[in-house]
Amino acid sequence: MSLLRILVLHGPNLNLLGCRETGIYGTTTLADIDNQLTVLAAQLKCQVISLQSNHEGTLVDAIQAAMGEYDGILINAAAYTHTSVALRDALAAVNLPTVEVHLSNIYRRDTFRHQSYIAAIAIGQISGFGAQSYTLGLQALVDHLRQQTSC
Ligand code: CA2
Repeated sequence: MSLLRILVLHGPNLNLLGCRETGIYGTTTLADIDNQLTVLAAQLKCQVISLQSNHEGTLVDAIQAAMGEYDGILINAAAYTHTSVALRDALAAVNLPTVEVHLSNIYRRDTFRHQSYIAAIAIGQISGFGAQSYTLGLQALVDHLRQQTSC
């Protein structure tokens, strides 16, 4: 089984997790989430590299640089989910299997959060399970990649 490489991208303000708005986003920090992903990645025999940025262009650069370096992308684009054609275009351009995740259930929140520019170019979306959305997303992405390469 080859060692899959997964790029994990966290969008704006997610660096504040665990210290602000804990009623919505919980007390788990971004470092906790990255640690959980690293533990799961070891079990799944894959490698995860995480990047958080508050800057759209930095995220676009990271997506472009993923071409040829990574097998798939796990992304919580945070507010850019609902606004960024640039992120969607970058993800479509690199054409790497992508899973979109959200801590909160975006469909139970403000109407402007119901639209995702990323959903249509992703394999799928997991929303509403807190930090577990990321581990469910990683599992789903790795399963998808292994199914793709098994025939
Ligand atoms: O539920 C999610 O994961 C979101 O992607 C989080 C975004 C929000 O804009 C999306 O609609 C749904 C917001 C991330 C901001 O995270 C914070 C964490 C702590 C304190 C303040 C913001």
